[in-house]
Amino acid sequence: MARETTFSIIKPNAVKKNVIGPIIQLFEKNGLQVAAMKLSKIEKVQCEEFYAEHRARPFFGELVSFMTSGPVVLMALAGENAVTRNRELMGATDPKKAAPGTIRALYGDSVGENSVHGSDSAASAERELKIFFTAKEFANP
Ligand code: 3AN
Repeated sequence: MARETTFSIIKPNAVKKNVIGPIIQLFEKNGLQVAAMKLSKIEKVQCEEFYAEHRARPFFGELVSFMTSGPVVLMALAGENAVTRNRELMGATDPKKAAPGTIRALYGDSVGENSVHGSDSAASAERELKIFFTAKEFANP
């Protein structure tokens, strides 16, 4: 197994529900360490760049509007197999289909408002982290 860094967002619906703590605790209990973190509202142009691969999808406008509707927590998570481990902890995109105990099953409201984002590959993580973080914002333990 390789040590990796992945990118995670706690989405506006989860921040509103006041469950930042329990979500981060799930990461920490399962071998992921916060390596960079900020609470911030995403700019529309930054959000459109982040979700560029979904630009042609019918839900793109709704997705960008939701993701810029309130503060989010932006995080780099480091650990063994961090990309896959994070995806397992998140559960399926649709909270109704997410396995019990996963973050989306616990805190997701709908396919769009599904409480967390997690990179789907190491390459995606690298691209996404660069949109939201500079090198000096990373902890260097
Ligand atoms: P995942 O985040 O599980 O990798 P993707 O890449 O299929 O899922 O979708 C990216 C984001 O777009 C999802 N996190 C979800 O919030 C949103 N999304 C996907 N499908 C829909 C949909 N049918 N309606 C609204 N939002 C959607």
